[in-house]
Amino acid sequence: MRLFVALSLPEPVREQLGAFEDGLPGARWVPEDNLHLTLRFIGEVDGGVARDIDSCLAEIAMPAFEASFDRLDTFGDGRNLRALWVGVASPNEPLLRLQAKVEKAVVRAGLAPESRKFTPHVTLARFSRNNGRVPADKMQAYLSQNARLRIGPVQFDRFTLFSSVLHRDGSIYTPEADYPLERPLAVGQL
Ligand code: 2AM
Repeated sequence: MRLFVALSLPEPVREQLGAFEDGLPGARWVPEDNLHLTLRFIGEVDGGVARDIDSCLAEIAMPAFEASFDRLDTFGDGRNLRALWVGVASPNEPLLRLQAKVEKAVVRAGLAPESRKFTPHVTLARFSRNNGRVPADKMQAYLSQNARLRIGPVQFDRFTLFSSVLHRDGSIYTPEADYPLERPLAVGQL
C-alpha cells in the first residue's frame, strides 16, 4: 500500500481553503475533501512494514497544538511550476516537533530517512508540465489578490496514517489509523 502521514483539516478549514481554489487556468485543484498537511510521505510498503510503522507512530506522545495559515506560495515557477500551497505561520515549534517525532518513528520502522527539508504546507493545486503552464503575470495576480489569506488558529488533536490510491482523475485518500495527541491541561487542572 501507498501511505503517508498527515494532519487532517476540519471541514470548516477545508471550506475556507477551498475558497482560494479559483482563478488560475491550468491548475488541477485539490478537491476540498482531500486537503491535508503532509507530515511524511512514505510511499509503497508491504503489510508488515505498514504494521511496524503503525506501532511506531502509536508510541508518539505529544500535546495537542495549534497552527495558523498565513501565506500562499509555490513549489517551482515558470515552466517548472509544480504546486501552489498555503503555508503555516511560523514559528510553530510544536508542529516541527511532531514532524521530527514522525520522522524518527518511520525510520525506526525501517524506512530510509527523508532528506528533503520539511516545509509545512497544504497543497491547493498541482500543475502538469505540458498543459498546466500558468503565465507568470497570472500567477502574480493570483498571489497578490489572495495575499490577505489568514486562516486559524486551527486546533490539531490527532494525526493520521493515510493510504492513497492513484486514479487518473485524482487520488483517493483513506484514513487507516488516527493517533491522538494529548489534551493540554485546562487552567486549574495543574
Ligand atoms: P504535497 O502536498 O506537497 O504534494 C500524498 O500524496 C501527500 O504526500 C501529498 O500531500 C504530497 O505532498 C506528499 N508527497 C511527498 N512526496 C511525494 C511523492 N514523491 N509522491 C506523492 N506524494 C508525495
